[in-house]
Amino acid sequence: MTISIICTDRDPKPWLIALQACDPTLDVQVWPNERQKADVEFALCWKHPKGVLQEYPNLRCISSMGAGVDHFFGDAFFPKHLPVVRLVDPQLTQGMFEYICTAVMYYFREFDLYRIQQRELCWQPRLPRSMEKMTVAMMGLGKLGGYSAGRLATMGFNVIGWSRSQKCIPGVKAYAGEEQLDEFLAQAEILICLLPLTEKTRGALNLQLFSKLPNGSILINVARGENLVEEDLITALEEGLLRGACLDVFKEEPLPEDHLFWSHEKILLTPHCSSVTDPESVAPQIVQNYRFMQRGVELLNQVDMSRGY
Ligand code: NDP
Ligand code: OXD
Repeated sequence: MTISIICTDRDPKPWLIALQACDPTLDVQVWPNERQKADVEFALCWKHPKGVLQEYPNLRCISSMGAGVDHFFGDAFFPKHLPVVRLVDPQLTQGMFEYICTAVMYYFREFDLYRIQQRELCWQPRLPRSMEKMTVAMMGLGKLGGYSAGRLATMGFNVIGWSRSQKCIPGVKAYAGEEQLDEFLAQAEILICLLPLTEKTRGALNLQLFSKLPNGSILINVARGENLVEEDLITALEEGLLRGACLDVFKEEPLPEDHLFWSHEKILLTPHCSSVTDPESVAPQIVQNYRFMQRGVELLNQVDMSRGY
């Protein structure tokens, strides 16, 4: 029985090595060169070519190679009857917090404004605000957002969060559902998006939403590029609704060379690296899920594909 690594846009080799190191008895192969497609029971996927999963008649479980599962959408031939699992990993969670913390501190201490002053040879100290007076707002209070929100609160920021269902995170004032969204947004001086990409959250970061934020807020998007309406961000920055944006994810990745974001002075961008999955760190949970699947035991981190995350 075989685990197949089916990915584009990611090097399968470190995953193969990590899985084999974790359990040398495993038969792990790499798409498209598996010896027998019929032997494959477990598929570990990232941006699989559409339709390819149909080639495995005995597939029993599909695992994402990341936290997100949106890369499974849009495949009309996706085997909807099979369980889908994703990765939840302390290292990934910590890495995301480190990135968010860096970005929040950058804007909190106004390094973006000092960069402009430096270019203009302007020696003008700005009075720092206190952390508890700065409201940092987290959209999405799941594994990643919930953890980062809690850590930011421990650092001293006034942290609020928004999710679908009500959450209870020490130090974080939690809002839930569409009815509480406007109240949440009205306080968000630094808005961080860690929502999964679903039909409900696609394009959620748009001009209408930006106009509900306090004037001159900051956007940090570490979720997915499609959560953001790119033209609306440009308008919001140009009209001063937003002071700046830090973006790690984009509609098209790598970001095309002629994209406006590259040279926009109010945009700080990074190449989808806010948190990177380490195959060694996640191999044990993949192997565990493979074993659970074989034993018919409840899987770890199973995704509700009907709700999209
Ligand atoms: P989770 O599934 O654990 O959390 C998702 C959160 O979003 C939950 O709190 C959920 O609410 C909330 N949510 C979902 N839909 C809605 C909605 N319609 N309205 C309000 N809240 C909603 O996901 P993770 O925290 O593990 O990951 C979040 C995303 O981060 C991933 O899907 C991925 O796209 C992105 N990511 C980006 C990385 C990068 O390198 N840039 C790395 C890893 C992940 P509730 O709790 O009520 O269900
Ligand atoms: C993920 C990602 O979803 O890397 O894990 O974006």
